[in-house]
Amino acid sequence: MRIDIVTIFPTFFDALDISLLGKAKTSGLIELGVHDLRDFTHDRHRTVDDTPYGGGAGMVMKPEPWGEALDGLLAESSDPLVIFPSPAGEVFTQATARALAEEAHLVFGCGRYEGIDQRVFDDTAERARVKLVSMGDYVLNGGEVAVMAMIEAIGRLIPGVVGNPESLVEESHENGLLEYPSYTKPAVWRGREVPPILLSGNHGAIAAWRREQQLERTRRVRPDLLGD
Ligand code: 6GU
Repeated sequence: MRIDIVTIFPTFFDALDISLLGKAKTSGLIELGVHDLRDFTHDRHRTVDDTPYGGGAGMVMKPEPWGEALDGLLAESSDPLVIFPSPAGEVFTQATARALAEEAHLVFGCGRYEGIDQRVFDDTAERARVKLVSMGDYVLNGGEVAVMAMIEAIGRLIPGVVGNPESLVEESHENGLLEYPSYTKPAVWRGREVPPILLSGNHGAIAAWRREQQLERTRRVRPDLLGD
């Protein structure tokens, strides 16, 4: 998969060199390009924002640098998907991550300030598929942290990125439930015992116990996932 990111804070994404995602980059499973929006400005101050038409607080990102940056990236593949992180977008879920992991080329446009001039979305949508995606009902200062989270969720679903594919299917949200509690050695720690069923060797009983734990946890913490 190819991933391009346009941002005014390229160093935010240095962290993608770490851990599993870093390995996926090194091995070529993920090809990452991080692009500084200011490289597409032409004034001495490398200006990317201006005051909003109609008034109001804050600044809006100017369309011209975005247009130039995206023109170049969209020309590099046949059917890229452009994602703008935005609290006004559709909420990102595990289903979103699964769908995006099937794409060949993702382009992320990280907005800052009060947002990007609306014409950037409208113009891009004439030439590519465009999605606005939100991380949830709270406000971040910009899209960078949201894109880091999305890339981690998507990246680990690309075949080969996570060593043992079975570890993917037992996670929270993969089957619509929260994950069951996990234990390792020692069998007693600070007087707390590991649930005896897990030491029983009875795989059917263990699977049933884990399922019950998932249901109990989900009912208690996230009844919305059960449609309650
Ligand atoms: Cl994707 N961006 C920003 N700026 N704020 C958010 C968000 C995204 N998701 C939730 N809050």
